[in-house]
Amino acid sequence: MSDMNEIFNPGRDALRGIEQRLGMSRRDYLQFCATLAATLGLPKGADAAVAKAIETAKRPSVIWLHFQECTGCSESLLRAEHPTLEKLILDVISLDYHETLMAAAGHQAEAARKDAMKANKGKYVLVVEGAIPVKNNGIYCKIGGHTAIDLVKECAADAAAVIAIGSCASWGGMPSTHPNPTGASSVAEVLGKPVLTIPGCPPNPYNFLATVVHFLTFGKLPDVDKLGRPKFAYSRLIHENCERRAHFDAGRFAVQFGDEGHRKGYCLYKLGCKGPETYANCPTIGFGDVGENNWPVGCGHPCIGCTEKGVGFTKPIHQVATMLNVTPPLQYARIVEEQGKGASFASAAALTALAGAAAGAAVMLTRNLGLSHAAEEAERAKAQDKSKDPAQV
Ligand code: FSX
Ligand code: SF4
Ligand code: F3S
Repeated sequence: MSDMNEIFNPGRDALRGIEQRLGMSRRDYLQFCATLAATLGLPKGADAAVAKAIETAKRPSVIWLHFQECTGCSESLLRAEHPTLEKLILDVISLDYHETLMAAAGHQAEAARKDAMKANKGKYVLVVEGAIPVKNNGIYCKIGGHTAIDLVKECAADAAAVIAIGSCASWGGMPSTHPNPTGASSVAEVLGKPVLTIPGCPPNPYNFLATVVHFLTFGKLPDVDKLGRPKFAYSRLIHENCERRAHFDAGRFAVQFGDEGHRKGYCLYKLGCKGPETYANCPTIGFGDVGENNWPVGCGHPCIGCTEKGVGFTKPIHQVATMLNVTPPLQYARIVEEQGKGASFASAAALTALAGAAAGAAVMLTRNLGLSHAAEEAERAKAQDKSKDPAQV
């Protein structure tokens, strides 16, 4: 009992070390832990457990391999600004091997990897960034004379957990797109067993940090879906949490980059946004730790479905998305012609039923009735005409 108390109520003394270590106030630190706990979907009180684990648990040794990729995953991890996420990450883990970040090169680097593997046998976390080329016995990616295939197998053998970071490592990503000349494959395919995946091109560093913190706090990786993705981050469609969703439901779309709808922040569905068929938490946590709306759709670009195999880098950007759980109504009932009256719930329901839409779409439609972009344009044109016509004044 006292242990539980201690875990859920770490005292000021327990956190003094972390204040000094991270150079952030106790308050900021606890706030950060609360955010992480919320990202993980943990119950009330778990923020203190997270704080305690970060403060006291031994930093897990991490061996980070790079294969076929652009290093955007590492870049995204290091480009967070406030409160220096990369500092926290590098404090929470002991990054013992990372080709782009380590000072060592050549034989020294190889020795560092071997030493870390030996010293932390069965306990280290293996993070793999990039796809693994398997064509022609893997000759398209060699490091220190070893193929990526051999390296990943060697390092995974004694790892406590394997994390595939980024879409390349998770499902092949960009290098695996047709015609896939090198046979770029995922980590799970090469190892022949499931691994935890954090897809995204690049993935969100918070999802990596939260996964590692879960490992630290509970001694195991978080629950995953059938594709190995942590459920806390990938269980919702982007379309479900998008800030432009009300525009979608009301039928207000940007139809061209830079048009009035685009400038007004309307829905990007007609510009090919793949949010309706992409599972990720981009709209809820944003990127780069620089504040709200810092994610593709928030910046005015349609989601390309970078987390999703078969969508990102496969479907053309201009192609409209497949609606996975809400079919758009065939037409946007009465929004245009009957301004002020709107569709009755029954008529909207009938229309959406005709379109084969989910019942929820009908509710959303009736709730979010408003002028469509085209209707607004028509209204404006009418108003302008009136102001030009002296007979109407
Ligand atoms: Fe792939 Fe990460 Fe995209 Fe790049 O390295 S997921 S190409 S952001 O760097 O692996
Ligand atoms: Fe947001 Fe894209 Fe869905 Fe529109 S289609 S609401 S922009 S996720
Ligand atoms: Fe990728 Fe779409 Fe998120 S393009 S970063 S999954 S908004």
